[in-house]
Amino acid sequence: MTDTAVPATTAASVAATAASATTPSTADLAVYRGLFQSMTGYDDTMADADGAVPLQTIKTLQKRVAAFHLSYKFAIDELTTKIEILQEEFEHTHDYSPIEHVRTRLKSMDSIIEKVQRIGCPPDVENVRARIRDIAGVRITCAFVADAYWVADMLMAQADLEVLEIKDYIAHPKPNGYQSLHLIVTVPVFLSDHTELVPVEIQLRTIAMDFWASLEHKIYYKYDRDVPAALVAELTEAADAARALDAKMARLREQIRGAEGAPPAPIVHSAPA
Ligand code: 0O2
Repeated sequence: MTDTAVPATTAASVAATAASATTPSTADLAVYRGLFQSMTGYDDTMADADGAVPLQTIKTLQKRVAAFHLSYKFAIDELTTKIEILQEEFEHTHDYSPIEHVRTRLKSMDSIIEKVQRIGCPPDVENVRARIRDIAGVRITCAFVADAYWVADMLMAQADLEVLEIKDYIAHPKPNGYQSLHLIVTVPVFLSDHTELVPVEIQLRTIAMDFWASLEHKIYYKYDRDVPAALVAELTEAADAARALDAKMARLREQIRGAEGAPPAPIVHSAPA
């Protein structure tokens, strides 16, 4: 073995090293292997006679893995710009923006693998791209429920975004109390020689819903998804309290608006009914 080669007898070990720092189970490894091979075009002939993969090959493979995430990152960048424009437009025109915070996330390879297994998706790039549509995620937090719908309407009205799916967990909360408005949209990403339509999941929620969801998420993972019944009941109660707070804030806003006169009208789009 030369100093430009790294020991690796199979694609699986290269895949596992590239995809995760932890030791994967056999099932995880099979998924890692499938996805890694599909992403990079790796096969065992790329290893030399000693079973070592040359450093240059590893660098190329790493680049191909990174390339998989790149179009999702670009889609997040495009969408973030759209949201910033709305935010600035509102702040400039009304000294008020319906958007409080924006957070973005790219699903890690470990989370993709977990979802591939959970939904029974074949571990190849084509199926992962088609079936896992929340690899790119954008979360928009608003002060009021009406604002969350309003921002969703403004985004859905943009001609270059195609809405693939709407899940309204605000109108129809999950049994555990989770509330949020989820949109899956495709965002056109203009690359040097082609345009990709990249799916992005947009989650819109109020500050109260976000507070609840982030706590529930932490508890869910702390208990490894097996949350004690008493805690589940308390979380459901807390979700009711968050809903009541949102309703109260909406009433207060209406009172303030009534006292101030007409609400600021959006420049281009219409406010929710
Ligand atoms: P993360 O870490 O936020 O990315 P699935 O992804 O299979 O669970 P589906 O049908 O693809 O579900 O999408 P769905 O129901 O729209 O929910 C996807 C995302 O919404 C989750 O992503 C969470 O971010 C959020 N979410 C959904 N349900 C809950 C819930 O009960 N509690 C909290 N806190 N968040 C929820 P990820 O990938 O699970 O997590």
